[in-house]
Amino acid sequence: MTDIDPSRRAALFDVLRSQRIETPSWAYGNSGTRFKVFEQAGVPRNPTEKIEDAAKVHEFTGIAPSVALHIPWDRVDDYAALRKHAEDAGIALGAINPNVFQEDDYKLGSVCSPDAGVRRKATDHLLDCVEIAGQTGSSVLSLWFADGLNYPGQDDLRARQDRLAEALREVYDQMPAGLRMLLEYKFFEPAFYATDVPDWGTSFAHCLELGPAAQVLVDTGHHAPGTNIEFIVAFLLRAKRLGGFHFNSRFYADDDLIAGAADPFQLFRIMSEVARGGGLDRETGVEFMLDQCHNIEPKIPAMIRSVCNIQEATAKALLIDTDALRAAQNEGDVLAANAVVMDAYNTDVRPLLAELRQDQGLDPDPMAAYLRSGYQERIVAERVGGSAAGWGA
Ligand code: PSV
Ligand code: MN
Ligand code: MN
Repeated sequence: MTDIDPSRRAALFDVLRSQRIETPSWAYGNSGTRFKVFEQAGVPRNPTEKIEDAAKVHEFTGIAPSVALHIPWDRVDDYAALRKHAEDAGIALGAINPNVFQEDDYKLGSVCSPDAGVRRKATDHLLDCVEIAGQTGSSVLSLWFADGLNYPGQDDLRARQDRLAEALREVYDQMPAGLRMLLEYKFFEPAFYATDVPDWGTSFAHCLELGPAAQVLVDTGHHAPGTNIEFIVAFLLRAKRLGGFHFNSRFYADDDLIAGAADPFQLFRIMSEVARGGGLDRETGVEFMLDQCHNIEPKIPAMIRSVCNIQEATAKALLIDTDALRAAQNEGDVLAANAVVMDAYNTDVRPLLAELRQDQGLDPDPMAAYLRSGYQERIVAERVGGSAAGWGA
């Protein structure tokens, strides 16, 4: 691989250096399964400590310069001060994720609830989050709704779509220029019979109705097994409605495991479509965010691994010889076309990425550098009584 020609290598490095991967504040706190939240030593006790951990991931990888917040898990009195704290630590505050799923009032849904008072409360929280985004300097409002039904007949499927559209419209109309609404979908859970935003088509349709600042958020763990996620990515990029990703891995459900752990080939195929559709150009605004929970593994190293896995998949995607691929496709040479793609996938890009990091003044091995840094030992000693991320709290 290292025999790649110098001008191609420089272009590749430019793209890789400009990639930005956002880590989620909730991945640094304690988390668990629906059966148990597991406690780890040294986890953050408050939003500022979560930010400090996120800043470490950036320090060692060089490409994770922002952290997403979840409100109210990361609620503070002074968001300007939190923003300053992040900037002093070397990162920015990223997407604001409202939480309209963890209160008794939301048992039958939030913005889709049959109860007008509950809908008002949920919409008001989304509007608060628009305000907060202004104070944190965030340009993304990420919406995920746990709304849905467990039983046929429980509520009117169509009326719920009307209520969803009404709430989204109210929020969209209050958004200042520069703020984007990313609407996430999920095919099941916590409801099992019907989900109000179950798939990319539903999200896409609502976004189209709202306007150009509404885009689809693709969480890689939110699809039925076997779903061709890269097709969704290609389609949405073509339609200019791919807002971004929540990367994670799944074996069975919404597992929230380390990106690239379960299916590195899928991650490569997704990144290939991102590259093909121009999604790596900063102007397209595609957000590369992680949405993971590290229940049994140490959290900061898990985030470093995740960021590096995405970077590796991106590098491999960029190595696809697009001229050779196009020629094979035009000739209808199925085997040659597939071979071009597989050649890129089968390339070991780790030496190349080590060189890239050295060029950036970073340690070529972010994981080893973090483990040597003494940070983990320090937080374990200093932080007593770390808190849950919010899940099961
Ligand atoms: C729940 O499925 C979820 O994992 C969604 O993916 C959200 O993005 C995330 O929680 C944070 O609210
Ligand atoms: Mn998500
Ligand atoms: Mn999820």
